[in-house]
Amino acid sequence: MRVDILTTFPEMFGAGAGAALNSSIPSRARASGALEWYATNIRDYATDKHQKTDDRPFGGGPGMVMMCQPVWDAVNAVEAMDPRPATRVLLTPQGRRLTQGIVESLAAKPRLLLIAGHYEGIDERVIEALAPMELSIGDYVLSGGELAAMVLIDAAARLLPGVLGHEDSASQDSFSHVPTGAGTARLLDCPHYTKPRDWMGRSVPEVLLSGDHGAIARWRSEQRRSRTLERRPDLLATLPDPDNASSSG
Ligand code: 9WO
Repeated sequence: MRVDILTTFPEMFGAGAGAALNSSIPSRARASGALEWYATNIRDYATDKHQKTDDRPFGGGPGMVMMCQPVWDAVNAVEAMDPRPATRVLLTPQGRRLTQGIVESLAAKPRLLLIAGHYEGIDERVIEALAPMELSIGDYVLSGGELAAMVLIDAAARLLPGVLGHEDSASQDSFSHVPTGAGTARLLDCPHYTKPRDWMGRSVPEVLLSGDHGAIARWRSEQRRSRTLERRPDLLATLPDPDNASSSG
């Protein structure tokens, strides 16, 4: 998969120490060839002599607004760099909330073009003209869309074929599909334990030491259900299966 990020802060995606995507799974995905990403500076497509990408808002008010032309030209130039069709995504608090289901659908695309706005926002007309999928990673305001773009890249990278060492672990995480009496639900993860068996007076649940794989699987499944019910009942709310509320799992 090829991911392009259009930003006025391309250095956030660069090779510098601390760059979020240079650790762990995204960098592994890149090394394996499953993922490539390129950050393009929208400023490179500004036509004005000062390479201006923003201007004052019509109607007044604080801050600056990203101008249509540099964004439009950057999108068209970057899309022309590769013949595969790009799925355009704008990261914005006004977007649809990102879910694991959306991540899965985007991870299956050959190419993503992520637009990270800055300043107070982007001129609405270029958003209308580009018609990107608008996505939000949560109900808070960042200083720009870049960190949200990295969140999306990270979440998609770990779903690419061959990226995770243990092919099972993606499907056993929080938010992966879990079969229920009536279809599938997305449940939270169960708790995890490792050595030592006793730590500061706290022991590991006995069943995990039993060697009884069936009992362990049932315990984990029940933990997922009870934790989801307790912490995120909204995840179960859409399920038709009334037995999801039971603790007899
Ligand atoms: C600023 C602002 C101030 C008061 C009330 C609402 C407000 N919205 C914004 C705003 O959207 N600022 C943006 C900064 C402009 C474009 C990019 N920026 C951004 C993207 N901030 N946060 C995101 C973002 C993206 C995806 N998911 C969560 C947040």
